[in-house]
Amino acid sequence: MKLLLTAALLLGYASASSRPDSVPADFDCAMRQLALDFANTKLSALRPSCQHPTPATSNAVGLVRDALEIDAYGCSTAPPPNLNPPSSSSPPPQPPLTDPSAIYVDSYVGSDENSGSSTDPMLTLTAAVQKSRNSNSPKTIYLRGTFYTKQIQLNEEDSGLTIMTDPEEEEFAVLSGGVPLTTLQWEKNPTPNVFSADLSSFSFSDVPGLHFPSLSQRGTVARFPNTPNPFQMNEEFSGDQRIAQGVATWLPPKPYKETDFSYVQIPGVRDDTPDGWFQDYVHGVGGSCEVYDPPVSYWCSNSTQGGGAFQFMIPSGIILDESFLPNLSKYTPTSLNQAVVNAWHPARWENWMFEGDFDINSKTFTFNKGGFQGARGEKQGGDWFIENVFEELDSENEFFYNRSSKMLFFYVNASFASSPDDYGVMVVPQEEGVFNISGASQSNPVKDLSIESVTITGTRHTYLTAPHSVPSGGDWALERRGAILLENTESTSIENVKINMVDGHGGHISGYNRNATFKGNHFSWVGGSAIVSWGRTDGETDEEAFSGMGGNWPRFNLIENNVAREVGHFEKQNSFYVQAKTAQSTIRNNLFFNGPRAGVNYNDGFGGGDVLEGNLIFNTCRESGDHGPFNSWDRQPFLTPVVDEDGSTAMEWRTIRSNFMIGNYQSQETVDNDDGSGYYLTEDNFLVYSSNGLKSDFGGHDNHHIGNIYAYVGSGSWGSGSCMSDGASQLDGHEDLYQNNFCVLSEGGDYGNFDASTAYPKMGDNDIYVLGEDDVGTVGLNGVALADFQAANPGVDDGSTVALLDDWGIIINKGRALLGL
Ligand SMILES: *[C@@H]1O[C@H](CO)[C@@H](O)[C@H](O)[C@H]1NC(C)=O
Ligand SMILES: *[C@@H]1O[C@H](CO)[C@@H](O)[C@H](O)[C@H]1NC(C)=O
Ligand SMILES: *[C@@H]1O[C@H](CO)[C@@H](O)[C@H](O)[C@H]1NC(C)=O
Ligand SMILES: *[C@@H]1O[C@H](CO)[C@@H](O)[C@H](O)[C@H]1NC(C)=O
Ligand SMILES: *[C@@H]1O[C@H](CO)[C@@H](O)[C@H](O)[C@H]1NC(C)=O
Ligand SMILES: CC(=O)N[C@H]1CO[C@H](CO)[C@@H](O)[C@@H]1O
Repeated sequence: MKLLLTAALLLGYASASSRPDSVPADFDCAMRQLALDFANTKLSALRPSCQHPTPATSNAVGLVRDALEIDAYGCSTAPPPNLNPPSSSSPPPQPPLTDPSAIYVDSYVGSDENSGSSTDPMLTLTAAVQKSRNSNSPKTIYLRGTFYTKQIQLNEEDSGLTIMTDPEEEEFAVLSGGVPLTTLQWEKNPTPNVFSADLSSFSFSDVPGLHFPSLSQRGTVARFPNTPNPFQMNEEFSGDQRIAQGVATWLPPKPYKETDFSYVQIPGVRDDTPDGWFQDYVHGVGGSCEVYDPPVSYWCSNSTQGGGAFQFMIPSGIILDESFLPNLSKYTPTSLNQAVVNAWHPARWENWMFEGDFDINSKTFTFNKGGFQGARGEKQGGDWFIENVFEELDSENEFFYNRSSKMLFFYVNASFASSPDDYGVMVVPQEEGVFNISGASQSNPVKDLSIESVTITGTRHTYLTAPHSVPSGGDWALERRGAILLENTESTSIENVKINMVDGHGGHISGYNRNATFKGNHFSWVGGSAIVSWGRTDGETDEEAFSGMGGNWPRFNLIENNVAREVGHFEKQNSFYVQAKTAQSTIRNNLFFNGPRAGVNYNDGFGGGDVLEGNLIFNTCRESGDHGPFNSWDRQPFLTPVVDEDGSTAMEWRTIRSNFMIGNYQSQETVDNDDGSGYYLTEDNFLVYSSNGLKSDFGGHDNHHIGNIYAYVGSGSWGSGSCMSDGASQLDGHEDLYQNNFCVLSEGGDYGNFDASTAYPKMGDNDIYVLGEDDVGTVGLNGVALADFQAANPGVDDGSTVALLDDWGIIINKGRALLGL
């Protein structure tokens, strides 16, 4: 297994694209059409139950078609359909007449002195919320217009409240956490295309981003190398400009002594992983983990295990040189006062942002903050760029804000703008969130609150400013922030909301939550993840960190019918949905596409009982690899009441069912069950491309794949793989299972690999198809042709067959039937 991974690391990333070279173009086209049909069935079911007539996802069919590249690949002779078709055969719900009990808020004509009736609306949502708290009538607030607002705090007093756009309005009301730069006086600078403006009349102290809402674009912080992509987001692995990993000298990690760390180890609480993998609860406190708040992580313990495991460390600085930083001679001693070095982890497992101190004589930039945006460490950075440097302001749409002089500099795109005014009103994202919905406590939560049919935008990035910590034993580090933050809530729902151009996370379900619902929302251009769900255990740095018995975590999340796309713009270790210390969630019928890393991530095995079903997930791992549309880890056991209300470290089985996943770009697997993952039932999915089918490694177990279709396994950028890639040794009673699957192998070789040193994984009745006539007689298990293997090992893989695929149409037909299309 290790050999396989090392080889893949060297080979990986080379030829990745949205369509593997080796697959028949006609199959690829038919598969994309099928994905579009699948998306259509999900969208037509997507009738928001709320009262507003406009679905947040109304243009999604065209977006899915575009992301599937049906026209770009010439897959359709039919002209692209109307991109805004009526979204459903059922008539849209009728807006109600004016609601006399509602409080109306209007950003254009309102006043907080007004009564709040439809004809006498209030001006601010904050004042309307206050008014609704003091009234006994049913609580509804109707919004009209565009609101630039401070974060809106809602609490248990707002239980039962609904906030939504006035149903009589066509357009959603906009709630922005940004500050519009109205009445700016731009001056032309001597440098061509550069303009500057004095922002000292604004109360903010930084310009962490710059949005151009009328162009639906973001500006780029002045950087080197420049990015050709105004969104600073890659569609291809190498599409962004970066300085190669090897050319700079990275300063080594700070030395730590063992006494700088303390460890918590609760031994032997789990007995289901073979070879002693992940049996103990462990974490370390202090030392290199001081970058986190709280300073604790599995990766700071003295006994980390799994792929590439060692104690967390990060480089402490970088020595700059003109050979790779051509403008360095223009830098002054203060040039890098606001600079950020943005570096990938060398294996692209996360990206780090660092601030630092610059010594111009030694050209050394010593990091003093950052490196906490992921949980995995290294001695040096990977490929990187430097940003927020005035001397690098030399490219279209770049900006630089000097915090001490309060001057904003902007480089216009002269092909369409003669001055920055041509960009429309620019907005500076300022607030970390638009809604903070937080009850007083677990026993005094917010209940039945609902946000519907609004647009949320303009929140700032929090990748350097907010404390990060490591949520559990996966590879992630996160900040408890989001455009919509929920904590201590019950039955709170976010429905039919557009979450667009938010620079941090979209939704964040943090700590105690029951039955939080995100339904029919449309997330796009998100700096972090679309939705994060992250619970709390009963302690943080002590032994109580092992226990979830206090119930302070999300349970019964319902994430349904959402569209999430273009996520992880800034922090790359981000997904459409990630959960840690969360159990029994349902992620159903969503359309997820265009992301830098895994599509959906389960960071641990806390409690379990989650269902991932009916989703379309594709174009993931566009900027990274070693994952795919789905990824999981389970390196830390936790005590929870899910399986046994008196407490158990066992986990309820998780189900991954009836999904359509395309493992294109750098996907290693479509369903990547990584280190220690167990109790996964993956059934009846249509899984296309990538290098392997089932994956189980580093203590993986109880991983069951049944009734799936895998199309062209081994076609991925990680090289030829197998239908069942099982590097984990098997423990009696906890074997992996591969049964009744239909798998098309791109290349000959093994259809299954496994470690048979202790026990065999369970197998049988698999229909394996190969592309070469010669492969029929040779493809098998662990290097032995299937017929020979079956003869020598009766009962191990009975009923499985290898045959020649003479028509790829059978894959499409089977897929159509499996997905009920
Ligand atoms: C880690 O440290 C703890 C506490 O000092 C100790 O009990 C444990 O044996 C150590 N584990 C390893 C694997 O060294
Ligand atoms: C900000 O402007 C001042 C005055 O022009 C200059 O001395 C300083 O170097 C600038 N800071 C940065 C970080 O560029
Ligand atoms: C500059 O404007 C032109 C014309 O609108 C456009 O084609 C180009 O992509 C823009 N460049 C950037 C970096 O946005
Ligand atoms: C959200 O609100 C709660 C309750 O007022 C507060 O404790 C918490 O710090 C807030 N979180 C953020 C990120 O603003
Ligand atoms: C929360 O969800 C669970 C599981 O679906 C369900 O049994 C329970 O009734 C729900 N509770 C509420 C208050 O909706
Ligand atoms: C602002 C500035 O001088 N930028 C220069 C940085 O280096 C590149 C590569 O030599 C030049 O093209 C830029 O003009």
